[in-house]
Amino acid sequence: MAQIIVLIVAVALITGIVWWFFGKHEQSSEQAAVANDQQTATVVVQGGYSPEEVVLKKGIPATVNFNMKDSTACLSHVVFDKLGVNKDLTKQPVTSIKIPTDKAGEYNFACGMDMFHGKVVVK
Ligand SMILES: [Cu+2]
Repeated sequence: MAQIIVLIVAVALITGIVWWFFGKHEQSSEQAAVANDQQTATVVVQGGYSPEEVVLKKGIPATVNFNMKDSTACLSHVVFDKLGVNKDLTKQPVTSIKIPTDKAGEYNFACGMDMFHGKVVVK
């Protein structure tokens, strides 16, 4: 009997580990709101980025607002490597970053230490 329990526990653990590493984890994604030929999206910074992915329409001027709600040093800066942007989010509650939408593409962003990641998709 004890052996069966050990076996069941072992199988459950292995299933859990496999799911963790290979399972498709849902990523939060949000389409920017368009108004008056401008589009804006808000990313809440609190223990990570929410949503992690922002989708923008190509050709409409875009602003992504980072709403800072985290007090850890880790997330204090947001870095868009491709755009050469490195902003301190702690100076004001909301930091607006303009994203070029003239062509389709992806712009990854991360915290200053490259631990938390998100991305902006233009399509
Ligand atoms: Cu960090």
